Amino acid sequence: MSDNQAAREAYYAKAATLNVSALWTTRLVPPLPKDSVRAVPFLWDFDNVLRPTLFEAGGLITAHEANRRVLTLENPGLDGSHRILESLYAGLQMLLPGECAPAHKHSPSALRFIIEGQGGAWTAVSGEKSYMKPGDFVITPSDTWHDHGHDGDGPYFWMDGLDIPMIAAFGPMFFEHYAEDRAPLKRPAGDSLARYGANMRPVNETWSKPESPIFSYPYERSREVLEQLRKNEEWDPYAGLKLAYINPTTGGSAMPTISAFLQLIPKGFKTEFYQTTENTVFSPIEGTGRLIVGEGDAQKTIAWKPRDIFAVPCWIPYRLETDGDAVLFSYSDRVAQEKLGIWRERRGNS
Ligand code: 1HN
Repeated sequence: MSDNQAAREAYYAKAATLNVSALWTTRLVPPLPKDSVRAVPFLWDFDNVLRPTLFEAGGLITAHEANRRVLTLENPGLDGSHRILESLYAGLQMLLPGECAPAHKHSPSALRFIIEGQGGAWTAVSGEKSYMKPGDFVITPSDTWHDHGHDGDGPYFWMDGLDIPMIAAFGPMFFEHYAEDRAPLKRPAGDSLARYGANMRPVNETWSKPESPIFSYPYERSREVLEQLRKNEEWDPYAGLKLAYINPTTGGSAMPTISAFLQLIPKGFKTEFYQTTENTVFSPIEGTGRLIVGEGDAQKTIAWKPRDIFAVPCWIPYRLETDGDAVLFSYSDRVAQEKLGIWRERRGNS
C-alpha cells in the first residue's frame, strides 16, 4: 500500500464529483475477451422449456395485445439486460391461427428463423408477404413496416434475432406503430425472391440499400444446396460445410449488422476446437449432437437437439460433434465486427 493511499482515495472521490475518473484505477481494456465478455455459453431447451412456457402465454395474452408475443432469451451472465450475447438479442415468438401482430417499424434490424409451424403464417415486410415454413430465414431490415398474420392451423414458433444491443451502444433507438393493424400490401407474395433470388436481377432496377433485396430464404432451397455440395466431401475441419446467407447484389451478408449461416455437419464428424471473436446463436434443425465449450475445469458439454437455441460467446474455444447428419442455422455479429475491423478467428494453435 502506498504511503499516500489516503490522499489518493480522497483524490479519486473528488474526481468522481467532477465527472472524471483515473484511468489507472480501471481495467478498461483487459488483455483477453475472457475478462470483458460476461455472457456464458447456454442452451434453451425448446421442447421442454421454451415451447410450453410460451404456449402458456397464449392463454394469458393475445399477440395483438402483446404487440409481439415474444419470450426474450436472457443470458444468465448478462443480468436480465435482454441480451442473449453481448451484442445480440434473441427471442422466441408464438403466433396462433387467426392472430394479428400489428404493423410497426424500428431502427434495429431483425431476422426470423422459423422453428415450428404447419403452413399459413406469414410476415409482411415493406408491403410484401412471405409465407413461412420451418427452416426459412426471413429478414426485416431497419426502419421497414412489418406485421405478422396466420391464416392456417396450429401454433407457429420462430426465433427473432435482432441487433438491439449494437444499436443501443450507439443510441439511435426509433420505434413507430403504424396507424392501422396492417400496413398496405404493394407487391405479390414471393416477389423479392423472384426478382433477385434466381441469379438474375431486373435489368433497369438499382439496389443500393445495405440489406438484401430478398426478404425470405426458403429452407427447401438452402437445404438442397447443402445436399449438392456434400458430394464434394470437402469438409472444413472447424465447421463441416457452412454457407452464409447473402445479399445477391453485393455478395456480402444479407443484413448489414448480422451474419446468418446454414451448416451441415455429416454423421460422425467432429469439428476441431475453434475460436472466433463473433458472438453466435445456433438453432439445430436436423440431427442431435453436443457443443463442447470452454477450457480446462470450465469446459462443458451441452447436448442439443432440433429446435433448441444455444449461444456461444466471443472467443470461447468450442467444437461441435454430431450423432447422425446434422443441419444447424446460426447467426452472429461477424459482419458488424468485420466492418469495425475487429473480427478474428483462431484455427488450431495458430
Ligand atoms: C419485434 O419487432 C419483433 O416484429 C420481434 O416480430 C421481436 C424484439 C424486440 C424488439 C422488437 C417482430 C422483437 C421486436
